[in-house]
Amino acid sequence: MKKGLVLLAIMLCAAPGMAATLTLPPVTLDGCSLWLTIEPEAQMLIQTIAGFGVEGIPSYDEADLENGMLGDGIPDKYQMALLAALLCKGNATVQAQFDTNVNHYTTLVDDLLAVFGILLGNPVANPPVPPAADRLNQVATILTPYVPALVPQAVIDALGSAATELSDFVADLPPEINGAVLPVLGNTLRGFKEAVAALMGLDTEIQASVLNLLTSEILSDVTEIRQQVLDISTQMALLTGEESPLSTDEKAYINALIADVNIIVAALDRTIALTTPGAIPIYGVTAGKAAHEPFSGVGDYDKNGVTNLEIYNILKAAKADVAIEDFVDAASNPLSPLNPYLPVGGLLGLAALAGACLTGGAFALRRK
Ligand SMILES: [Ca+2]
Ligand SMILES: [Ca+2]
Repeated sequence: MKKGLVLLAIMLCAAPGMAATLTLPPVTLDGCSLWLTIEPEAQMLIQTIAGFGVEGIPSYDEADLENGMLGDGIPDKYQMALLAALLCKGNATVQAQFDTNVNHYTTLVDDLLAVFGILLGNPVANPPVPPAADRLNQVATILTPYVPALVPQAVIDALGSAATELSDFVADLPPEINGAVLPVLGNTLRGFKEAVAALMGLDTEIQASVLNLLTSEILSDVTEIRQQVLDISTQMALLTGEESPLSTDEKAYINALIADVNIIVAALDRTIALTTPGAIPIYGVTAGKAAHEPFSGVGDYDKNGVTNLEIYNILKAAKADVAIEDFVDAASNPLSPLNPYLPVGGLLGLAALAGACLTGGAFALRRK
């Protein structure tokens, strides 16, 4: 390959990917306290998800959640460790991305607890709050004397069927999840915030898996009920106006339920907004979907032409049980003795790099 061609090849290679990914420094896990937080959280998280009966959950050591749990070839603990090591070293952009994702997760847990507290009822509150299905039935009882002069029979029927759907939804939940345990569950979930935030932003493919777990396992049923409950809430609001013949207590009962419905709708809307592309930052990526997200298998953290997955596989071939510290060092530091490729030098090296980049570029193009 002629020198001009090599330069052209490198320019072609650098233009699309590098514009959107940060250049990141060599890092090490030595003395990284964040990893001592994330690793036990991640272990407990996997155990807890499996404990709730979600099928197909692998062990912590094998968890590779990209692409609908098919993985990207690197067990996620290695990728999380690489991220933790970078955050320990300090990087303002990635730290801000991590903080954003911690906030997203914390809001999500708060919303989840609020929604489930309304659906399941809160028996430990003073006074106790009945489950939403019971409250809908109670509203139907309040309104029934006013059929048909004030309230159409269809409204009573809709309240009844919404109550039945909510009862069915609650009956399908694991028995461990009930109103009485929600405060404990909330504390448990908040205790995973660093591990979940780390996972959420490792790469686009793992983010899709995490969101899919969330939306298909938990939210899809509730989202179906959302519009129905919102419609009933709108109808109920019409019945509690100044002209309403309902008693003050009856109006207050209905208005309290309307307020809780609005909490559910707002929480669902916030959660659905998280599924908008770009809402959850990908670490080390500043714009859009990068072909080589720095913490992904196809990514190249240190931009030395050798992908993170290639590094992992080389280490694994040498020793089946790859030490996490070794992966972090080899993937992030092109000068590490563990890194099997010396820095590229000379024309031959440039040609090799350009060839690798072009191959990678063609691969990325085909994937789209
Ligand atoms: Ca992975
Ligand atoms: Ca590399």
